[in-house]
Amino acid sequence: MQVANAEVLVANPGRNFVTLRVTTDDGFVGLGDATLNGRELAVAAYLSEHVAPLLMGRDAHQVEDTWQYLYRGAYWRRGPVTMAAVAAVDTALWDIKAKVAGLPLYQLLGGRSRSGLLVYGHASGMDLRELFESVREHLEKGYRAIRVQAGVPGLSSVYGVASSKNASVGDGGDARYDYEPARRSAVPVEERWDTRAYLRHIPTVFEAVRNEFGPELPLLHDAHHRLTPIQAAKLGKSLEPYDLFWLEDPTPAENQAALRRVREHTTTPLAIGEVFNSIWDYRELFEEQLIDYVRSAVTHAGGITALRRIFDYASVYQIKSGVHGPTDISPVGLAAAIHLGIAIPNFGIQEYMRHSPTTNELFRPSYTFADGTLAPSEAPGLGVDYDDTIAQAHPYQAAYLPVNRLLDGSMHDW
Ligand code: EZ4
Ligand code: CO
Repeated sequence: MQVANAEVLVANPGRNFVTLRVTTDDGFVGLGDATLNGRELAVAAYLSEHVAPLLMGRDAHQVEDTWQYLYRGAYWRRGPVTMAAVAAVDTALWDIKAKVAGLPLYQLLGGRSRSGLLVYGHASGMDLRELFESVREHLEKGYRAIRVQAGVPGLSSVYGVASSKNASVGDGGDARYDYEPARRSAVPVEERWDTRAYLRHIPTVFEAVRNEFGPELPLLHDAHHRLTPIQAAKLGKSLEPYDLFWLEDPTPAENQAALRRVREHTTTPLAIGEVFNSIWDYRELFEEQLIDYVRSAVTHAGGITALRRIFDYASVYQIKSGVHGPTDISPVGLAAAIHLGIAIPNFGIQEYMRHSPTTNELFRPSYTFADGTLAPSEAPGLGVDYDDTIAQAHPYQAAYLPVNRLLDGSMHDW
């Protein structure tokens, strides 16, 4: 069974997605997600110019060898562009293999280890009233774990927080759940940031949320890499009374050793890795047990083959999965995460922001969300399709994530 075609598909059903479609000589079709938010066309070119030609005529069953060929065979390895491209090939080949077997992909990964994946959704508000309303809407939709992001007094906007003033998505989506599209633009929006104001305010938000919603609801928070180690330690410590499920990306974690400082001061669990792209990025974090959850997604960490290896390595240190699942990971990438998450022994939680209706029409995912959990369908493969007609009606549009400056204008970590 040889690869006969590898097409790079770029579409914008409300936001940009890059998808690889691999077709074999006997007509099997596999999909892989290669979406890198704000740098989409770099991955599309890497795939179409440098990877697709190498796939022609390869044995589509050789998933591992193809991964090694693209990773070790390339002199320039790793990096988000390369690893998103490798991920798309790997995912598409797993999709094909499962379709050939006539089985849902998770069966090839060892079968079901649980009935569904506990997910968390994104509640946010510029003030407590908006935030509580958003938490309530999530509870009504069945969510059983919730990420809480809040406006900070003195800052006009905060990344990750939907507000009434940026609540137009224009896609039939719901801005309260997909806060970020309103902030995307052809040049990056510039946001202002004040770490001291943030550190003062966030513990008061969690105190209020606990008082309103009680002690049981798992609550999460994302600091988006903005703190120094000692600031992160202070935040973790000040949030301990509110029993967080995790504090995410407290520091820019390319400095893995910095997490020692955070860890020695706080018992708040830590989740890191959505911007990592290799198992090597985790070595110190795992071996010194500096984190509790792995944030890597199939899409950004080199595919199912690579992420599974990361999870096995994590399991040695009692570290669990907490896969990144924002709307910039396509339904193909999310489906891959669901198949992997249902099979692995050390599943922790899955992030789930619902995709817009147009995105779901384009990809027609068959996974289901009920009672706060996601589950794969029994369709062979990933259980996702790609509708070219809808894709053609929604062409690529340049869009960037915002950038972040301190009040004096200095560029700050993301
Ligand atoms: O900022 O996916 O935990 N989730 C996040 C996301 C990321 C975006 C970047 O593309 O931090 O909202
Ligand atoms: Co994050």
